[in-house]
Amino acid sequence: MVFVKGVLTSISLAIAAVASVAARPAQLKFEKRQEDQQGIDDTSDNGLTERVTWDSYTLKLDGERVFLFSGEFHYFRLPSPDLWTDILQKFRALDYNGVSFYFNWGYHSPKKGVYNFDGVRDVQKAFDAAEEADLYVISRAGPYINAETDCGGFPSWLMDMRSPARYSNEEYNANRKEWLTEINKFLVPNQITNKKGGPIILNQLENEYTGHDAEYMEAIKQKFLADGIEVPSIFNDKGMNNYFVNGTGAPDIYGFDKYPAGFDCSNPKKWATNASTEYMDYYAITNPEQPSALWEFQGGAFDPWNGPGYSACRQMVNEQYAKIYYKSNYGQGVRIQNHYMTYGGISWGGLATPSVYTSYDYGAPISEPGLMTTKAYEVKLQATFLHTVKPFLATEYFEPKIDNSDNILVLGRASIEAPTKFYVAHHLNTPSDNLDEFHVTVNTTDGFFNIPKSSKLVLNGRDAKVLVADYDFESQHLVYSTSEIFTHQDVGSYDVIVVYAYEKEEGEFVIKTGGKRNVKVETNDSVTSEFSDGVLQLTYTHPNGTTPVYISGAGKKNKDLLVLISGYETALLWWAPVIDKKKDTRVLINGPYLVRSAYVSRSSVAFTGDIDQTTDIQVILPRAITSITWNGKKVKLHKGDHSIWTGTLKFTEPEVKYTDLTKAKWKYSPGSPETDSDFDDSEWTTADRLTTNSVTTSDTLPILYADDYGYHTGSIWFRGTFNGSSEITGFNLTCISGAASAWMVWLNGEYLGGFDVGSQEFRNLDINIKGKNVISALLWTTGHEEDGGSNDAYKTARGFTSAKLLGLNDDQNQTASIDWKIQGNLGGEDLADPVRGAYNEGGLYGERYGWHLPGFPDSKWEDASIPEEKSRTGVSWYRTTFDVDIPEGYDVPMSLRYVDETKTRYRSLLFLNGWQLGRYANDLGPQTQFYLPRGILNTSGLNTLAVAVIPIDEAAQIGKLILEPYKVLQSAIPSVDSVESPSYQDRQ
Ligand code: IPT
Repeated sequence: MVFVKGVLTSISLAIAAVASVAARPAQLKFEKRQEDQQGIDDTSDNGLTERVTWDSYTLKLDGERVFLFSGEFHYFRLPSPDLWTDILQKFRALDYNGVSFYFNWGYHSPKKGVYNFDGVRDVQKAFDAAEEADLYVISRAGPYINAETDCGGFPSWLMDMRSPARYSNEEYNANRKEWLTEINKFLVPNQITNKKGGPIILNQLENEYTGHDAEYMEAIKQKFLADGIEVPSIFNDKGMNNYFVNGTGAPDIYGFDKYPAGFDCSNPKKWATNASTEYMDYYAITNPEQPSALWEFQGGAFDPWNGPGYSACRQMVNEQYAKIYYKSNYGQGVRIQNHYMTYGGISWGGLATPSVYTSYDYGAPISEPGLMTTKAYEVKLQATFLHTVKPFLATEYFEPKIDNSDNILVLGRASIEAPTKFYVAHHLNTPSDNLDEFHVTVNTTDGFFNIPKSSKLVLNGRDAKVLVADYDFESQHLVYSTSEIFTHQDVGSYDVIVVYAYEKEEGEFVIKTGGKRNVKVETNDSVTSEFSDGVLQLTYTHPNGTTPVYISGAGKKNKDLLVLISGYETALLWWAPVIDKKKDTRVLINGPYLVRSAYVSRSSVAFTGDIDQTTDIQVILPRAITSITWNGKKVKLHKGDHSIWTGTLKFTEPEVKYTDLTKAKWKYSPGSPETDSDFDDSEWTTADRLTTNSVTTSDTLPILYADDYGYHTGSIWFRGTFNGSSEITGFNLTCISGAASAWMVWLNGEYLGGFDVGSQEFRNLDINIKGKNVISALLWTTGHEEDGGSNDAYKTARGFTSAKLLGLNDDQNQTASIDWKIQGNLGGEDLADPVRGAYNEGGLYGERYGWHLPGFPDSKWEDASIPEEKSRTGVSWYRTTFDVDIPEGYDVPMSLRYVDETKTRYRSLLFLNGWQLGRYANDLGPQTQFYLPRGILNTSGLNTLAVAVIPIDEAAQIGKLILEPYKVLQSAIPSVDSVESPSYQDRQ
């Protein structure tokens, strides 16, 4: 880095004059506010704990104000507990200080009275991971959660309730109490209020409840209290509806959920809303005594079957979205913000509701395989700012004076605890791509200034900025900055501040110095400085990279200040991990893909993190620190000017090995003997129910709804037997199931067709008029509906609402009816595989007989290859084993990709070591690539892959399957233990 001595010119007299004249009113106003505050402590608590309190501005933890910057994470969407630690370390690295957990009742309870919290369901491990990562937890145990999950998180057995769910009635009360009793055993000991501490600071009641049954909400609240929940309760209103703000069932802290970009990712550039102050206006009326909370604020979007895919969602809810919508929240006074999702994960097995497919990537900041995105880095820029610049915590709104108000909206926030002012600027027309220049009049104790004074301040398209004025930081006094602040630190002999804006944008950074007549500015010639009357103005263009400006004698007691001016791309890769939580100190490092943590021991900082290439780093080290290590290895550092240390983290390409599946030996077996008319179904469940508690009306008896017979997930077989006669001309069937479901029908072994849900008539059939005829129907389900509207929609049936022989009159149809047998997963609610749980396997023959499990003896199966050489009718199963070898010290998240040209429609299930990690629909998509999480995937040895191919058309021919890494990282990923994966032999 080349430094030249800065040119000190005199600041314009006119501006200096304005400054001194105007100084007084602002100061007076601030003092007045201070007086108003005096003696009034309007902190509230819930009467149970003083560890978590609040006032109208923020939450307070042990009396300390915090911005709760939280992200949503679903442990049930990542079936590998050690990866929870990995992901939550990444939350911490992005400077989230909170994580919100939904707890999924159905995930833990396959049957009334049966609960499982072991293995991948061990929620204690999720709390431990959060605590280790120093994250506060918002617990959200429902009982209803929505979350694009099967039944919205209700267990499927609840579908057989007579009474409505989510209202107070004896039957539902008893059931939800059963769940809350079980989950509270984990929530209660993990609260911050415990002697030994714990991560939970807030506990949610229900979820977006719109059912208006206040007694029900109150009963949930009372149940949590009775079981020992002491932390404040919260409620997430589905919008600005005023539900449960006060009165019966109201929580301690009310807030609402908002998804301003919506969920249609097919038009990613389209953003609907206009910038406004609606949240602020609403909260000012609704609950002014509480901090403004967005318990779910859009962090991405889900994508439906046949949708445009998550890359489109990632584009729609991108880093520009994060800049504009999140900063607008801060400008409106929001000081609790939970991103839904921060990490989405996998809706593995039958976990999803029909509206979504296997991947729940969500276009979230951290992608499904755990990778960083630009939005993740943007979120970090914001989070670190929010945690660093304390006067931004408690602020009041004011309307600043700006020019260009036709195009730009600036929300002013004045700190109530310091004279500091904040100006949150964004386009009035939120999606505007225009380049607009503007000025703001800032009102400071140093005077009024119309800023910028001598450069340009712009919003170039989809951007938003939080500008800070009149801010005492470390030993310095900032008059204002038109660059945004990332963070600042006292590093001993000098202070450092990192500021940024898009490359090529101009910036102004003005400080009032410690009163000394002269300051010395060392920088390069892209920066000009003017100094007069103790005010130093830097004017510059944001570089590609970072421009350091070293100001000797800048602060109180003449403390030096290093200003690091970064262009946006470089700013994204600044990290400021906390090294001392009590003293609130951080260490600054630029360059790495991911910095997980930093610890100081003696004269060295130990960093852990991940890199994806050889990476040049810049480090600002506290005084007395002279060396660093990266993942335990010493890094050679070069000390440049002003203690900016530089070094290089060397990336060594690992030897990653994995089998080429296109050359692997596969075994094949046909897998739908149920279509044969002489298949023995005597052990199957007889359809004999004459009533149902479903919300779906049945036109036929017996009831043909799978759930009424205890079969709740995946594929369901129906076999109907009838005696032929010359009058019978055919039959009809009406199928009910979720979006993207499919059903196929055979008569006496002959394929009749494959369909979407709805009615079909079958005529011109080869009916045996003298004897027995067998209809076989296979229903491939995609989960149950949710219950977001509290109308029992989750009880919508999966099966057939009508099944009639044609050619008979009504009377004849009564007697000559069809005898039905039903078969779903082996054991129904008495799971054959409690380890993998209720959603892992359905009722395909191969699933019932353990063909998907490791160790299944497939040696007698036919040899085959994938891509398949033949088009095959009926269900086909393929098995192979493969090796993966990922060396220690690397994270190489792997996937399985279907590369397919097949034109006939088919569905496929993919089982890795017995775990159902993918549902593929070649006719719908969009998902072709399926994440194979480490822990399920053995990354140092053998794996078993089983793939079922379920043609919807008569026959299908599966294309290629390939193993593919998402990325190769030299990584400090924590060690990942293998998840218990029972084998075929274990099941016997
Ligand atoms: C909100 C739900 O609370 C949450 O569970 C999830 O389903 C989310 O939507 C969408 O991913 S409801 C919101 C759309 C008003």
